[in-house]
Amino acid sequence: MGNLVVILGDQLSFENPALKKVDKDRDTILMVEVMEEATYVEHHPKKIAFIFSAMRHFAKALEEKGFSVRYVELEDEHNSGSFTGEIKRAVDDIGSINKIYVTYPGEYRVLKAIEQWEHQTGCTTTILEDDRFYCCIDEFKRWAEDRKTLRMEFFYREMRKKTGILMDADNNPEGGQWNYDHDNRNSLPDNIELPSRYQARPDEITKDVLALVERRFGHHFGDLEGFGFAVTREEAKRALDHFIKDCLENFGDYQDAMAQDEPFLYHSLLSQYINAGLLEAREVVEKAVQAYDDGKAPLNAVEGFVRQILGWREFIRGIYWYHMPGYDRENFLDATRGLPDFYWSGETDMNCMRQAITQTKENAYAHHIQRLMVTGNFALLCGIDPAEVNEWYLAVYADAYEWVEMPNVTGMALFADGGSFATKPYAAGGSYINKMSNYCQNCYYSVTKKNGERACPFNYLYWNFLIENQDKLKGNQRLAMIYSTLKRMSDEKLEAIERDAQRFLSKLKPYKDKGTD
Ligand code: FAD
Ligand code: DLZ
Ligand code: SF4
Repeated sequence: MGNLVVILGDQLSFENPALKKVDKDRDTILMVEVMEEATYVEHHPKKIAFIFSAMRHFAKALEEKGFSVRYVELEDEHNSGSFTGEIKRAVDDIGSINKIYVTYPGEYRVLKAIEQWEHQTGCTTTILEDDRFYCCIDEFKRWAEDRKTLRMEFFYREMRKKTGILMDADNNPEGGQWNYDHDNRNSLPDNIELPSRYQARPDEITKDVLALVERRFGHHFGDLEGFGFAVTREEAKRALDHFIKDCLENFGDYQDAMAQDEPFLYHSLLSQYINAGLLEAREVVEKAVQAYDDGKAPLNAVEGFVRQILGWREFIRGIYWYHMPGYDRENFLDATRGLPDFYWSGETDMNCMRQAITQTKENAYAHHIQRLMVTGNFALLCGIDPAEVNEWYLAVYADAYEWVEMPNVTGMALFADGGSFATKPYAAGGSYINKMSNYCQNCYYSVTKKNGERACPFNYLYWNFLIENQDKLKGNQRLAMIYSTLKRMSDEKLEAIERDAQRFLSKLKPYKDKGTD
């Protein structure tokens, strides 16, 4: 009797703990392309193509190493369409399965399904810890349980101390400071030459997948043309080397910048590879630290980058599992408005929103500040239902899995958890976007106008948000100054804000017929 070792589409690593359980002579590895995963939200076609192609390449690499792989393609005749259906079918077909092994999934929904496998198949099912992370779920829980407030900065310091990363010989932070965030807020100078970005060339496997995705998911939001994602570990390592060599040096300075028609700037574009298992978070961090040790990148860049992975990424995952189940129903601000239709088309006069959404449509990517301070900020200011916002973010980004998407949306962008880790809502008017980008120069609206037809909507929506949510927010110490400014506003000014906001909000068309055109 052999075992069945299941590898999910975001666990494509040779370090996957489930793989270490495999006896090559007896056991079968199962990988499945299933409709349920491809459609539980309408994923961007590039995201589906990335996952299917990376899965097919990984299965091939496993076979080349002598593993026995049962790979079920989406259009295989007997494909039942779900993880559980395919586990049952594999157990029945193979006929002599003893145990099932799988590594901890990235979504609560999938965990609940896996917990049924034993009952459904009669095979003992073991869920193994996902050791791709620096901090395991229980360790985070222990850290969180002792605290009234959960702050990424304190967690990050613990992780630095625990790992010794960017720590000097006396166990002090390298350079004397924990955090160089204040050096990472420059806007992009005019005429700066940005590096061209690594693009992989689709091989025959990827071309087959692209044709499949076009046929079956071509109606989902997002472009398939220009697919150039890495789909193997070798290609992902090339993307990492390219980032370290050509981008890391400037990563820190322009981390928060945005620029017209420039979707990538100096960002790493590595999240989808780390999340899917093609790269290990540890190797990415080690390469960045090595560049600092070799004098090839400054401390503000390397610390800023390490903080994103060793700090934010680990913290966000801890938050997800700490708060699940139930985190998906959080709606502290009682936001109920439907997601506006232009989130699914990019057709809006607001240039910043148009840029972020059309780039998302083209690339299944937008960088952090676009996600947080443009599309996220707009959804926050307009009071969009968190469930609809979460669905959008989960669908449109190639790096999106619920463990990482949901805390970023619910907790960071929307303050829908009432501030379980954000000290205040990331709400901002147009002047923030204008400071960090050149978007406003190309906009129908005027960022300097506060009220009226052509005034930047972010300006009056910002104040309207503070007015509408004052019962819930005015006690927040970090908003005390802004609420005292609001208190001093004339009735005339307040009326103009509310009038403009109501006019603007009443024209928003919620998206109702998603995917049916
Ligand atoms: P870089 O800017 O180069 O950053 C380096 C790495 O740090 C990333 O590759 C990523 O692994 C990590 N990182 C940075 N910030 C975060 C963060 N807040 N949470 C977790 N990891 C982080 N990231 C996802 O991986 N999947 C998501 O679904 C996702 N949804 C988001 C939704 C919103 C509303 C916001 C505000 C952020 C979201 N992020 C998400 C975090 C972040 O925006 C992306 O990780 C980043 O933009 C990916 O691009 P990059 O690889 O070029 O990142
Ligand atoms: C996102 C995704 C998609 C689109 N398709 C598949 C698939 O067909 N097979 C698979 O194993 N995984 C897929 N995934 C990733 C899963 O949704 C992911 O493993 C879960 O979200 C759990 O983290
Ligand atoms: Fe965005 Fe307002 Fe600037 Fe237009 S003016 S780009 S809507 S911030």
